[in-house]
Amino acid sequence: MTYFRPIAMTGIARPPQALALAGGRCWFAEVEVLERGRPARLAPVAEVPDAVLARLTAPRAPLAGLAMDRPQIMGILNVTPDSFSDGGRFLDPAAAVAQARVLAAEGAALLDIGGESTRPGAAGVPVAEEIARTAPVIAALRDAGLPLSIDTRKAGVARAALAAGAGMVNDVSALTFDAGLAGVVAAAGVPLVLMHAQGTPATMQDAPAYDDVLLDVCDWLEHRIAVAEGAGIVRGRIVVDPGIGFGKTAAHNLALIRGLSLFHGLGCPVLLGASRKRFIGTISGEERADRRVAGSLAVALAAAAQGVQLLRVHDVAETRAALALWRAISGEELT
Ligand code: HH2
Repeated sequence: MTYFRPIAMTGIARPPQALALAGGRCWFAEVEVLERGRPARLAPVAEVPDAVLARLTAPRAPLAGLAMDRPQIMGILNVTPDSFSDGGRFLDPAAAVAQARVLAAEGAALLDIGGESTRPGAAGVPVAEEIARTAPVIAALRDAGLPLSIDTRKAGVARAALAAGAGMVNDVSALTFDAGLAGVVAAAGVPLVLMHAQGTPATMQDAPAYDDVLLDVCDWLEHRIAVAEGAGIVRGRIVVDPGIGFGKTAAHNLALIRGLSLFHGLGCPVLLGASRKRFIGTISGEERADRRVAGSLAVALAAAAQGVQLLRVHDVAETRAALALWRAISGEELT
């Protein structure tokens, strides 16, 4: 099988044959042609089959009311005692709601609210406990003026969150954990994030292995999209995510970030969640997760430059500022 990865560009003179990447501000006139076991080569867009080009270029429908022609910031709100970078800080509902309002004021376009840590080695949380953590916070924020996503693998938690006012579901298991989740999402007609993971949080970092991590993750996501579609979830409401840190070594994470634009070929908006993760600490030499903002920004900008539409981050104000500079340098009119 042959894969075509668009070489995303912004800011310089655009050649006449260039095409908009996913209807956004990045464009491409060349692709990297990838085949298993063969060296990559560059080719002009004229070599790309029409069906692949159609998926790479089609404008993405707005998601939960948000335009998908630019990178949008998804602020992270972990209502947990044990999340890897902010565990315990927002377990109290009042503290969680206050933090949500801070993230919204700082420039988050949407919020991702989770009640179960999925950090490596994390233990599962019972459904009732996860609902008790998340639903009241969502209910308190339903009029906050920005879409709310529930970060859960479980149908019961998603159902309660949607009833409380959430408008999107983020499933780090991509519908592999709870057979009931697809039906809940399909019935509600809300967007769904399908994230790649190898293994479960309890064991995923033991010995992750791939044939070719970029192509393996892409194939896997294509399969999960088909499963979601089969369950009645329309492709236009599906978001794909390579799952940084979920069953991946630092080298795997880097290969996925380097190759991110490949995922536009799946025809869905792309989400990246790299904020404060361990590989950023390893490479930047910062042991403390809450001090990994500089490395996190470097990754966010690399993702924006490859046309990623959703950036899931802890440090919203800093990401907003970095993106504003990136857009200005790319030549976007200042407003
Ligand atoms: N990462 C985490 C949780 N949910 N969802 C998506 N779609 N993509 C991700 O990369 C992702 C995610 C882990 O980060 P965090 O929520 O900060 O930590 P914890 O799982 O410890 O609560």
